[in-house]
Amino acid sequence: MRFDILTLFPDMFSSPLRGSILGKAIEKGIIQIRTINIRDFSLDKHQVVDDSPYGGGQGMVMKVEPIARAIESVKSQNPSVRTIYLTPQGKPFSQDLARKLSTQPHLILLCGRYEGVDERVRELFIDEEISIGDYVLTGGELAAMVLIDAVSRLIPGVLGSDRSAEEDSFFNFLLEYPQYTRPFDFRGRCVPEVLLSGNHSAIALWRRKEALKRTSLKRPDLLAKANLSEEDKTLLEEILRGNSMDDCGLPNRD
Ligand code: 4HQ
Repeated sequence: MRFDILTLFPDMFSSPLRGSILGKAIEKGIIQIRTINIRDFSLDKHQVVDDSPYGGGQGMVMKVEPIARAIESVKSQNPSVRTIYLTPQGKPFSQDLARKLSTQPHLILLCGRYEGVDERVRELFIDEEISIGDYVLTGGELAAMVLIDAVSRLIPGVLGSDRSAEEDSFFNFLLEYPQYTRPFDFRGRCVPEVLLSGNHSAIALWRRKEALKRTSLKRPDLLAKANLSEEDKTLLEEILRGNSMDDCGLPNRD
């Protein structure tokens, strides 16, 4: 899969995306990430890329011509590439959307700065607008990185071969169960005994119950979307009745 990032700050992308996991995926040729500096597509002798808004008001607006030329330079190589603009006005980004995008062969990610882009960029060049959340960033660059990271890990071969990316949280709308590693006892806080039992079905049951417990506690909105089995519902009832085990495997006093 190929990503072409259109930005005024291409340097922002070098270390985050070339780091461990994505860096290896790039080396393996599974993903390609290119940055294109929009400024290089300004024909102006001072390479101007922004201007004040018609009608007045605060700040600057990104000009249409340099963005148009940058997008067209990518489209001349691949006319069927899809163009995404990162903006709080976009469709909320989600695991579901990441999954859909991971089937695309090639995306252009347009990163806005200042007050955003001239409206005609949207009208003429943007196929899809995506928001990574209801807060305001200084630019679309961090949003583009979030999207690339979440999408790339779903592409076969990017993560370790033995585990599927979709085994992780959110695939089934449940939060992950608690994880432990050595030491067994840290300042009196012990690892739950069941995890040392070697009883794989008991471990699987404990983990399922913990996942249900923390989802109902921290994200009840997710639990409503989860596909719960009859056994899950029984476990949830037990949880809600409060007869759970504490961190050292001792029954709670209730
Ligand atoms: N911005 N999700 C304003 C965002 C944003 C978001 C990007 C700030 C676009 C012009 N992008 N610029 N939230 O806050 O994607």
